[in-house]
Amino acid sequence: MGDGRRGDVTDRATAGFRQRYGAEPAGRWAAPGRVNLIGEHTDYNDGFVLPFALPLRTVVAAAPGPDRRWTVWSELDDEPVEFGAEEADDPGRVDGWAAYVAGVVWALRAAGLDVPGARLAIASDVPVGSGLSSSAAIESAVLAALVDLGALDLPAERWPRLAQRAENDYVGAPTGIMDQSAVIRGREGHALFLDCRTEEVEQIPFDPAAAGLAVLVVDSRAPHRHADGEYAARRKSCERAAATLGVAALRDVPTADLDTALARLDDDETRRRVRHVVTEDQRVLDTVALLRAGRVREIGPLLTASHASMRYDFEITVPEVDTAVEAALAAGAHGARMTGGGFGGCVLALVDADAADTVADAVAAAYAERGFAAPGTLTVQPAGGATRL
Ligand code: GAF
Repeated sequence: MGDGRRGDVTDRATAGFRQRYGAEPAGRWAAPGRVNLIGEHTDYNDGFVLPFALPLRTVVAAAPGPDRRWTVWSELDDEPVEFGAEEADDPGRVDGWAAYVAGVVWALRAAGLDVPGARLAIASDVPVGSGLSSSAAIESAVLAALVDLGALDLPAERWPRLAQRAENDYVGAPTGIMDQSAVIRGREGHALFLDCRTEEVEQIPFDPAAAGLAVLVVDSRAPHRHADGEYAARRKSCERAAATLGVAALRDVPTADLDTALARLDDDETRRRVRHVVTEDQRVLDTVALLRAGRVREIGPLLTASHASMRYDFEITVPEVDTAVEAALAAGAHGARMTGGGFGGCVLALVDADAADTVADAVAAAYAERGFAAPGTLTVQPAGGATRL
């Protein structure tokens, strides 16, 4: 996986800072990417999710700069981007990757905080556009840096909402709270069971290696097709359905009442969207129950059922992703599903640790047979969330 950049990510951010600004950074802050074990498109329906933070990280090297000015260099670009309070206060004025940085400045200022001017250099091992939350990783690492540099009074429980606001209101992507929560609150050896309505969290021990298992992540390398528009359309359709059913959000439809609720909807597409969300919430709860009981291997069928629901009911998968899931299952994976927003992105498969290479090879062979670009593969363990290094 990854994009072939060489060297340690912290060293790259530090070297970038020195080269751009001719000085030492005051510190380095890191935030990881994430995968979602289960619970897709449930977050903005006030439901449940179970993501975990990845060992792949984005690192920001930073130091205080001139008042109300921010200069950001990223290894994605040759030239740094510079903006002041005027651009930061005007959502959309800064675009491209730098919008995630300006969005954080905006969200902090909108919360009434006195954000320090800063110089930042960003390096990342989280592949961009693979559905592993590279955007939440940038937002969260920058947020951690600015909070520290300005000694801002912002308790960690508020960080995910602020980072989400950067993405929703400055960048303009109508995403939920899952990614920022995973990236900020993730803990090594645990999956994060999050109630997206109350933001209550339970750290669920999740150590596949201890159970002789591995989580194999496959980057489908499928180009994101219409991801933004389709994501927004799914969200709208869920909100409309909730209004028709007279509930605040689809989370309020109990699984036991699903059939009655579906009978009250008059088009088949909306029925399928609702069925995905309601059954997916239940699958998260069932997965959590199995993990609490230490029955890790048994979550496999829930993962696979989640994929079928995304494929046929929510209709957010693409052929590359479906091929990866089918090939992984045929090669002996206990369960497999697409992870993330959809229309491309990554698949995760729960496999016996000693079968990870066989399953990865089987996916690559199925790709070659269909003429798809070779997938990337990586086995991962849950890692820690955003932190100062
Ligand atoms: C994307 C979004 F950013 C999340 O909020 C979530 O909705 C996810 O898609 C789907 O579960 O990652």
